[in-house]
Amino acid sequence: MELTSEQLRQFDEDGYCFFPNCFSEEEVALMRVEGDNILKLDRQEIWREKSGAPRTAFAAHTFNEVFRLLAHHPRLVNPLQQVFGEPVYVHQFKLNAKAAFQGDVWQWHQDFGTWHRDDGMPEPRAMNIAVFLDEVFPFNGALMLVPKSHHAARRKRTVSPASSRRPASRDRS
Ligand SMILES: O=C(O)CCC(=O)C(=O)O
Repeated sequence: MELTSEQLRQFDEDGYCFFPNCFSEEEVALMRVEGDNILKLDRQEIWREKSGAPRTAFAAHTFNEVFRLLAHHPRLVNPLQQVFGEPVYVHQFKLNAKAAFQGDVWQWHQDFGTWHRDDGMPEPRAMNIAVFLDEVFPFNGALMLVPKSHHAARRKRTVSPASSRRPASRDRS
């Protein structure tokens, strides 16, 4: 897959692009089954809410074949390499569960701030890819983006006590 000049322009202007039907229903169904299985595992990569409900599974691309293939998929990697003009690597891979009724909030944040502070990422030269495994509605934990905020400066962490990454019970801020 290659981005058109219109998609590149829109990405530069707004900071994001949408690709409906990037994966088939069959592919998404497989990821959903594998994702549900991963969230039931008792592993250190699976972080839980205070209630015990899953919040995030980190690094599934390192221990699950379906998500390993997803992380390397040309439909995702090719447009990234087109934008950056060089080979790319995975900095973070996560499955955000957003458990119905038991899931805690995800506060507004800039991802680069966390990656810079916690992981030592030197510059905001990174891209997020979100693959939605469920239909997204305003009532089931939709991801909200701030158009054009990719041109804004890095903001101080102002939200407290929960960070974006951790459930409130594990927050370090
Ligand atoms: O899915 C969300 O609402 C936020 C995801 C996010 O920003 C993250 O995982 O860092």
